[in-house]
Amino acid sequence: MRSGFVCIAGRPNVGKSTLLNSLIGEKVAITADKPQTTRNRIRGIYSGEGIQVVFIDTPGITRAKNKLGEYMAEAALGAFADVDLILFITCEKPGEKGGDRFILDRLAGTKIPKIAVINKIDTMSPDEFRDVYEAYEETGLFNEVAGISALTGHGVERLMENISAYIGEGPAFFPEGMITDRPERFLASEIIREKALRYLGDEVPHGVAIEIESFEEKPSLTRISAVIYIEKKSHKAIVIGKGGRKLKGIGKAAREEIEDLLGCKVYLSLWVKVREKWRDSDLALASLGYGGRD
Ligand SMILES: Nc1nc2c(ncn2[C@@H]2O[C@H](COP(=O)(O)OP(=O)(O)OP(=O)(O)O)[C@@H](O)[C@H]2O)c(=O)[nH]1
Ligand SMILES: [Mg+2]
Repeated sequence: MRSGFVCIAGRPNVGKSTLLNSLIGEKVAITADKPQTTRNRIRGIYSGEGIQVVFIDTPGITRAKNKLGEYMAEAALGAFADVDLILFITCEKPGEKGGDRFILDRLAGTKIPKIAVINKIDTMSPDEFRDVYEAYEETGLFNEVAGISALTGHGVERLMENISAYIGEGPAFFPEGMITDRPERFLASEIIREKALRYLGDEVPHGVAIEIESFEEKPSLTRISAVIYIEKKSHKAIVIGKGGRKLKGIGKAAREEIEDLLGCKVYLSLWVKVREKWRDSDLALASLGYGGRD
């Protein structure tokens, strides 16, 4: 048996969580076309013939603007320790974005094997891809460079084969069939946050947090009550929408996906509450699941 840990890191919005889901073959992490979607370390477990790989999806690395940002940066950078391999996900040439340079410096300081994974190649011309590919080879920082589209799945199977080569002997850490160590309650709150991110414009998302107030499982029905926290009073009307339409849309989309996850009917009630500056309050962060060690 072989087993190991692989960290997925990079700037926000480059497709780390999409890649995690593609590698596992199921949705473990939420994704959105907005930076800083992932806020915690999310472990996704790949079990194959004689091999188990635990992938750790991390928040996009960027300059922290508040305590939530500090927690996210620690969740990401701290995940480099004790892994067998780091996948650095990118969509551009090295150093094209300041944030990349910061991460590359950190990567240069570790001896852990690394693969530079160029994602979103479905949006690049062959020439563009070759330029980016060669630029990463030239850094001399990476054991290999790969090109994939996490969205279409192009190149992901081959990447998995390449990853396996870095995994040594070890026991299975999780039972077969388990795809994440996060509990259903956490997954449900993330699904609600994903729907909120997708339904809301750019002004609100960063200040959104979800708290599951109750989660009652009965054989045929699960009752979930959750609060969508926002930072500003003025955002409340935006989240609720005209005649409550936006909130209803978020609730319906979330409920359907949670029903798929749990395999039973779900009754979901959503409330919108204002909690000013929660992203800078240790107490609020801890109660919303962004405190302590991951
Ligand atoms: N065209 C294209 N879009 C992609 C690809 N992979 C991811 N995306 C899109 O890029 C956006 C960001 O994807 P995520 O997986 O949430 O990115 P992330 O790196 O996890 O982002 P953070 O959690 O915010 O750091 C989403 O809209 C994805 O659908 C890809 O291969 N091609
Ligand atoms: Mg993510």
